Amino acid sequence: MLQGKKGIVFGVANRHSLAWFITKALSGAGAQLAITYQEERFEKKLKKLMENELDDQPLALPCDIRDDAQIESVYQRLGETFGQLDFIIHSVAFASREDLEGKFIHTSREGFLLAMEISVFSLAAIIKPALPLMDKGGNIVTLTYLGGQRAVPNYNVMGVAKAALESSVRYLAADLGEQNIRVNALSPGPINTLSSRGIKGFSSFLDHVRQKTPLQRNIEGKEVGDAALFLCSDLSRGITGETIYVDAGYHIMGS
Ligand code: IMJ
Repeated sequence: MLQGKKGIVFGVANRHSLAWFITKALSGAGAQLAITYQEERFEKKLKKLMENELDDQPLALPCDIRDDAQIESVYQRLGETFGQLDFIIHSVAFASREDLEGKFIHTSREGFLLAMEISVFSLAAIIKPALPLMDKGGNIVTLTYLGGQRAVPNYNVMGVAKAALESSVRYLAADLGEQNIRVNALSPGPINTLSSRGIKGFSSFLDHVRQKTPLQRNIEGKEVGDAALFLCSDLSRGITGETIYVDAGYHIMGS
């Protein structure tokens, strides 16, 4: 479905990352990919993962999304090797561990700004320098969570960040529509990933969600990958500025 299309995925950390499930879905659909990872220490493991699980090897580049110079050099490389860009996947979030338990009211100024910079500002920061490569239109997909709409225990400052991220999606969609660039978010239900493991009470939260959910089950990474494929494909050509829930229906329930 994506033959001849070129894209980049920000935020692959390991084989549990949603970014990784999305990479597999897009690669399987024939897209030519680049992925970025945050730190050099991830490089070896990621290359092994890609060799084991992908037929076509993506270009793998380090990128700290807090550093504009690193973002610029990623697109410099992409310009040289791809020449154009059809989609960007943004699967990046971070807050201090201490801000993901207890009460939101205890969030420090520093913790708040860190979460907002990495989890929200990074979206616009990686889109803006990509625009010259997207002159034929394109698609941008980011990852959000229901905790941006509802007060979910412990999600705290990340919830505030996801609310701002979803709003960013609408403003960016309004800005970029005239260039035929669509901007959307996926909102998966809770999944076991590096980002969720080690979070207090997470496995009982998974059980709770399973019981309340119309489909009576949790979500798998592959389902998020497939939804991203839909958003990057022409099948979704009428959709922009939207948040699509991939949560087995959880968010529609009243109790
Ligand atoms: C994260 C924290 C608290 C409650 C949570 C989550 N629930 C879910 C998540 C209910 C589903 C996972 N999630 C949707 C996230 O966006 C996680 C983001 C995250 C996770 C960590 C853990 C390790 C760390 N910083 C983090 N920053 C962001 O040090």
